[in-house]
Amino acid sequence: MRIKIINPNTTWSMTEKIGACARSVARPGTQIVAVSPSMGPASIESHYDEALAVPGLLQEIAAGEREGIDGYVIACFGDPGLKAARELARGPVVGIAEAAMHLASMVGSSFSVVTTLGRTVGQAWHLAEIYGMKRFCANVRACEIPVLELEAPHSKARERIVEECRRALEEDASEAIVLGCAGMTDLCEHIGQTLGVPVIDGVAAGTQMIESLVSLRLATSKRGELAQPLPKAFVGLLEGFTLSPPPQRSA
Ligand code: 5HY
Repeated sequence: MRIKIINPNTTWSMTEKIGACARSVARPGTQIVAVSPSMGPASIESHYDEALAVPGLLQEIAAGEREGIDGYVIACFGDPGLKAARELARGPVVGIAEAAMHLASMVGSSFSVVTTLGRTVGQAWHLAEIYGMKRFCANVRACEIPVLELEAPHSKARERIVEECRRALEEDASEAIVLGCAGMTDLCEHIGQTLGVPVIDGVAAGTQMIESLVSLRLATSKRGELAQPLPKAFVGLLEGFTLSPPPQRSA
């Protein structure tokens, strides 16, 4: 099977790291295609960034549909454009926040999310609410680390994230940690070994969740809300997103 992992920001070093982590957990027969869109923000740290990341993300989904991709992972903790992506895709699509929170709820009675900037904490709480995970989510914490600092060589980001995770276990009485940024994917094993609790990385969780869904032949339902978008003209910068009517079946 072929899974497309989309890092919706345009920082390719993070995309390569995400792809490497996805490949490290994927089954032997799974091909991982890791991409960033050709347009969009270098990192996603606000609603503005997130909104402007979605067009490029959807371009990658549309390309995947032409390429015969079996399933998709949206590798950004805000799960941007998730439902729009599900409308476009035939196969399953998961966001790393949704995947990570669900797996965390299966290995502990509570988890804390440890993410980057404080201004994104509200979005993580919002996702926990809409995913029905609020009862498991003890807290959402920010390390006040800009996303791209995770890519900076010699940064102290790893130490600061470990310390915030340690505080989460002590102060939130959490039993597991959810890493609140795709850029933390390479820290998961180290943090788990250091703290001795389950640490869930959404990139790994999403990759194996898509493998399971595809193996079970569970594609996105096209009955109702997630059916293909309606044919429509788009103008200006978005002209390329125009959707033509499906080919008429010959009588
Ligand atoms: C992410 N931003 O996973 C989110 C993390 C965040 O560029 N990739 C980003 O802080 O929401």
